[in-house]
Amino acid sequence: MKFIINIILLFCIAVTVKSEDGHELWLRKSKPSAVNIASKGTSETLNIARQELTQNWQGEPGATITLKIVKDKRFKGDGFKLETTGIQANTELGILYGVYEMLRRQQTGQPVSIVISNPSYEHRILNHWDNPNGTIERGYAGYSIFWRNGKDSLTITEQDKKLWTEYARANASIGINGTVLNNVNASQNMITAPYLERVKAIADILRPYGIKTYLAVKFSSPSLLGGIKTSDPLDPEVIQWWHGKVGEIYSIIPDFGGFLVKANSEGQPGPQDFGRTHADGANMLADALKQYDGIVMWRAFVYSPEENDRAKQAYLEFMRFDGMFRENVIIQVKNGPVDFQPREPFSPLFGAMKKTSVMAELQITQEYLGHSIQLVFLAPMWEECLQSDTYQEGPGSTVARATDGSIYPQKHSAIAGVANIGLDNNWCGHPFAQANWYAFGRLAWNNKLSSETIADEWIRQTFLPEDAKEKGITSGDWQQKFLVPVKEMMLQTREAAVNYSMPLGLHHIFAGAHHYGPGPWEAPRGVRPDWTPVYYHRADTLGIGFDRTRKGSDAVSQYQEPLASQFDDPETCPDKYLLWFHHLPWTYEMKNGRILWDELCYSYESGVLQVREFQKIWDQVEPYVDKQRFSEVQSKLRRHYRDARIWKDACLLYFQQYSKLPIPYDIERPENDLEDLMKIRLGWSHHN
Ligand code: GCV
Repeated sequence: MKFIINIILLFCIAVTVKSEDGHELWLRKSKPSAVNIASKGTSETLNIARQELTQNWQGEPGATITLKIVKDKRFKGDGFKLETTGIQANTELGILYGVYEMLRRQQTGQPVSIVISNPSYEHRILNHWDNPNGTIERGYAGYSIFWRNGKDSLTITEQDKKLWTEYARANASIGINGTVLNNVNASQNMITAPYLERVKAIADILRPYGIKTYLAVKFSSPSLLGGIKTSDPLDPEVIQWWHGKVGEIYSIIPDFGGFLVKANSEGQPGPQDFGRTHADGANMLADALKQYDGIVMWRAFVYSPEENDRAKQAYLEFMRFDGMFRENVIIQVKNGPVDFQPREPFSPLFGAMKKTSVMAELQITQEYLGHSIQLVFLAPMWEECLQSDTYQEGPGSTVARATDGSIYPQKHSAIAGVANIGLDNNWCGHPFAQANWYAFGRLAWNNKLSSETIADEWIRQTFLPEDAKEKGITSGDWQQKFLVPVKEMMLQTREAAVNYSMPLGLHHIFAGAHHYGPGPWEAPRGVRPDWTPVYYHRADTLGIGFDRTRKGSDAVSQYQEPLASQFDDPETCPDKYLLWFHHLPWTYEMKNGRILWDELCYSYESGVLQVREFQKIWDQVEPYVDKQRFSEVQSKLRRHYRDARIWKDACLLYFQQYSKLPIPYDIERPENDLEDLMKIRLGWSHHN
């Protein structure tokens, strides 16, 4: 009887959870209680702060909240102090951030206790890889929210303004304070008058929310736009051209943030085209921006096909310029030394560049982690990187501390995330991909937050039904039946993705440039070797993995001791990086006693089984989720599972040709033929 009642109850809950399309993100509306606000002054930012409080107050009805701008040395930048009765900050923005923190605590059921909250990084920036025609490089959530194709592409509509306001609000609510509006593979047109007018319109909308606008620039712009014969950074005419251009930009957007530059990388022009260095190029732009307090974020993502190991190249190129960059230059370094792979050790540049401002670039868009098809929560990956110890100034010199100003007196501290935002109704393509945008912002504000805390906050704000109590979902029930299992699932998803795609330190073994499905066999004639999977896994009859030991490419030596020695020896190298640093025989004995081949097989299998579990978890939470989001995630998980199996089959069958060993018999047998998988090139048709 009890069972039947439970079923009926669950059914009633399920049919009453209101359908949602995810557009409101983690800022879903709920009926507010009355609140009195005591605050002096009016400004757009303060008005937003007051409006947020009145429209979203979930605290004691009729409470009075005091917002006060003070002068307090304990607050850093836009940091703030939260008290039960109000918020204090040195800046208006600090007040706004305090308001969002207060509301978040109410929504997530945390007490509003006295706390001072300071941002870990001064600049917390999204990088949009959006092109002027509205397409997005590595974007999986529709077209750009900033740019579009066609005759009226630069006309600013009411719909544009509405969307940009929603975007600004979402970012401000998690502390993001900057955005680069266009692709690092930049079009020179972006800094021409018609585009700058649109940038101005965007900046006007983002400004009250504390978000500065930045642009990615093409290094050869002086030639392409100015008709100058060269774009040599030491050429006086070129220098003058950039000064003029920067002056023009600031006359239109007085609080413009600065430039992001991808130079001499993957075919982009740069100072080396003129026999100059990265320091020459970055400094020239920095000089032009200096009088306006603008910054240059100069990317260290450089590699060329000539060198023997791509993983070493950024370090080799940039270390020699440490201390030679202007104060308003920040070197932007991807978290891993190769690219944004599912797992990489941290880039050895972190902590090693001691006299230069260095910022981490993380990738929120899931280029290498399943696009918007697979459910992968990225906070654990970023936490792993930020908490990695570089040992550069002794134990505890984590990547987080080496970049946030705790260790080095760098002029600027910053962090960037490549956005996963597009015109899709739910902004990010996959309902759970919103959690990655959220996580980036929260970590940029506080780089010590755990993935678990972030997941917990996000789930509560994104999924707790507004009318939970009225509809019979007691909070304890919801927590136990929804929050706990979904959080547990999210926290496992990144490790699962590593397991079914590139376990044990394997990396970059995708089929083709779409970076979705497996292609360990790929080595097309004419393609540069470092763009092919065989370059990275190096499987042969003797074994598998990239030898980066002292006897190999010696990439290990770019790490500080004790890491260099630890990575150099397979006995002490963590299993998760084993094939990143070592080429080992198929029968190499792992720490757990298995041979390498078997361990590889079990890893792939465990990844697939994990996704199977995710499906079960999700199906069980059906009564607690609205129909639309439930079905969407359910259907995506089905595809996720199918594709995880394809990864396993493709990699095991391909590598087995070299290992010549059986797949352990307690593992599910492959169900696809290698020849078929090689023909399908999973993901190719969808994304290329
Ligand atoms: C914007 C990888 C991606 C490219 C990207 C590049 C970069 O190679 O595949 O799409 O280009 O990184 O970060 O510059």
